[in-house]
Amino acid sequence: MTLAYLGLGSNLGDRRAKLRDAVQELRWAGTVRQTSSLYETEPIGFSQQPRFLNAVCAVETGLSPHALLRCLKRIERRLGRRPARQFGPRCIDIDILLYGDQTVRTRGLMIPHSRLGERAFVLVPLRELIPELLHPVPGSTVTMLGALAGEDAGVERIEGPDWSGAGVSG
Ligand code: PH2
Ligand code: MG
Ligand code: MG
Repeated sequence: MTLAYLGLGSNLGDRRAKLRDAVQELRWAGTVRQTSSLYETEPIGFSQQPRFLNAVCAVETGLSPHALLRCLKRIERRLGRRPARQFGPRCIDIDILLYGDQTVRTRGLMIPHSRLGERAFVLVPLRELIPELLHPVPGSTVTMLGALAGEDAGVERIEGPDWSGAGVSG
């Protein structure tokens, strides 16, 4: 079993309901051990789109990294995600941020997530769960990286960890 950290995002439709549905569906991937607070965040990459809701959760999984990725893609499709522009609006996005302490570098899958160290909307919720984590690549803790990415870089905590309904909390 491996503890994987997943980033959840939504900026279309009933965003909070989609994130809750995603947490439910994650039972196909394993056991949700922790969820972060819920954050409303300014869109990064392509700014002409609605604000996101973002959160991070920890899942204990028996799936390999690539099997986990396939499982998450299937969950996104089940929740209504259709192919669209990169960085554009989406009703649900589930990304693998970390998979134990493993590094994966393939064309289709990069772990740690390739933009993990730059994104306040990932770092701020992630550091709630693992403040002392040392990012394997830049060699800084997620708390340090979160501060670098900017405390108020458009990331607003709107609800505590109970939002997820998973019966666990950060
Ligand atoms: N996801 C993206 C692109 N930009 N911006 C925010 N605030 N939150 C996201 O989850 C997000 C984004 C591509 O996955
Ligand atoms: Mg993403
Ligand atoms: Mg994605």
